Amino acid sequence: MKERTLAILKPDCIRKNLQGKVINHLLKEGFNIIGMKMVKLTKETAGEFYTVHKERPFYADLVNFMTESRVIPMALERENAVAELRKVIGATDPAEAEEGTIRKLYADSKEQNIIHASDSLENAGIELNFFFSIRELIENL
Ligand code: FUP
Repeated sequence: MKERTLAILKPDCIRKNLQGKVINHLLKEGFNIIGMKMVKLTKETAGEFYTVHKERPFYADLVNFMTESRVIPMALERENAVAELRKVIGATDPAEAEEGTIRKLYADSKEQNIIHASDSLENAGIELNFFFSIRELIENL
């Protein structure tokens, strides 16, 4: 079934000028980009986005990192998009990621790992709505 999921190109992706390479990788893997924008997150917004990690020791660093520069949220569509995107990006820690995955290819560490991807269909819906208005997504149906 066709699904939608959210990806975010993180500040390290932008700092290293890897936006084009990562977007190309996603297109080659059959993802259709149905929404894309560039935003500079505030500490408040980044903190809210990662609220599930609020109690984790890395939370403050994660929020600082995500607000270091602009990020690129993207709404992606394809068959089985949620699971397929998780496969294509690889494990959180690039050292543990499979060969050929985006994080294995481009990420330096588990703290700065190039790209975010929603981890379930339910979270994909929540995270898409976090960055894109209903109208932006519906007009792209
Ligand atoms: P993932 O879904 O693969 O992005 O991983 P998590 O949801 O577990 O973590 C979200 C983000 O928190 C990671 F992308 C980076 C950060 N993180 C750390 O900085 N240290 C950790 O040990 C785990 C995650």
